[in-house]
Amino acid sequence: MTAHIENITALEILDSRGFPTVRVNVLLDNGIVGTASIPSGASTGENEATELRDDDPSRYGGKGVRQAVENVGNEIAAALTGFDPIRQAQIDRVMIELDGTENKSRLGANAILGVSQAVARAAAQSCGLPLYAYLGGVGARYLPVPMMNVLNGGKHADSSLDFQEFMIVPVGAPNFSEALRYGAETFQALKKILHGKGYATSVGDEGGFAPQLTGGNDEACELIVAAIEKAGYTPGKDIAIALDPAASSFFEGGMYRLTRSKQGDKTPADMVALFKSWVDKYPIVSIEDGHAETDEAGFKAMTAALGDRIQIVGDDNLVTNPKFIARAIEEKSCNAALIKLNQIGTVSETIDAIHLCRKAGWGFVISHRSGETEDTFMADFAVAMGGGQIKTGSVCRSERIAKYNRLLEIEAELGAAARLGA
Ligand code: 2PG
Ligand code: MG
Repeated sequence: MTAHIENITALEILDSRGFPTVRVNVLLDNGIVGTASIPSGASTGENEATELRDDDPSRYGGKGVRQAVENVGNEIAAALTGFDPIRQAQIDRVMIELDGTENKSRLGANAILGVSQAVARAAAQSCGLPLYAYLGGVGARYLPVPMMNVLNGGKHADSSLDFQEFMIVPVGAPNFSEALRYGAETFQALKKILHGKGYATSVGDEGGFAPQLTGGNDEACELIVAAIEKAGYTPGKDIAIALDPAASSFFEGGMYRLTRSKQGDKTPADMVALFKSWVDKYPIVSIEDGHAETDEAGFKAMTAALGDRIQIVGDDNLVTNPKFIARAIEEKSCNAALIKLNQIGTVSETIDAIHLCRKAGWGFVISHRSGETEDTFMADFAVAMGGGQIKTGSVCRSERIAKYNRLLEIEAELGAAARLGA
């Protein structure tokens, strides 16, 4: 049954930080409506596609998105009316050309991605398929391994941690629901340990705890190892650690400034040495953005030193952009990419980025943003892309849990056919 886009509308809604963001509805002529809400980052890469903001200081401190909403309802709707929604790549191409800029700054990546994702949803519903099956086909039965961010620092929390994310990865879990249980139990064990030591158990933007640890970044790793054991698991065997220092956020004048933890200023080579000592000491399997996006030499040194032992993930330096990923493959500056739909701005370009990773034998991690909504598109998208890994925050805060719960639903729907990991 063919269907056609009849109308596209958008609405200014709020994200999990209380900042405005875009929600899009794509209405088909068979009555089906596909909806998508767009997230927003805090530690953004310089080359990300543009999130269009109104810059009107009288509303939301300039963060309103009325212009992006208008662009969806006017220009984009006019250009896409009549299209069959299964023509995803063609629809994305029309929007890229209509925008006409390198970084989607005229219409806004928040407007364009909202439409791109809502079109995919409408098409899936129109075909009578769940989104993961529509986007991934009959082979879509691999659930992603979750990386759960249990301690928040950097731009995501006013804790004592310079590093943004300390995550737990249930590497020994047999399936997705068990992986989530391992993570949730460890999160609760960590809460008890923090409480017992007199530390605050309030949480940051991604639902991880945000304490004022006296022992800084090192103590964070030690507490996580203790929590894994307290929950009854073996560190490294059942549950490992992944980090996202988001190092661009504390890189100044060529030095990494670990001011919050009072660990002083470090050169790029010092950072490699620090991470190496941590990989020797703690069960770390993955480090993302261990160097700043402008420090390509640091990334390369890191990959040369540790790339055969752990996953070196590029986020701010790659921004889900096939152009930057291709260069990093060439330069051997990482061996995996973080994948955020809103860094590049369309579903089909995100799929291109993942193709490139696969071709190079790289890992990939489908990721949320620190400002999220209840939208669960990324959960279906991860399954459609063949599993891999997903990072969507701690086991706390409904905008994070919504993604995990959607993955539980997908796993239940797949039944015995479901598998964990790529
Ligand atoms: C990151 C992300 C998500 P933000 O750095 O990987 O955790 O943070 O959305 O703030 O860029
Ligand atoms: Mg990151």
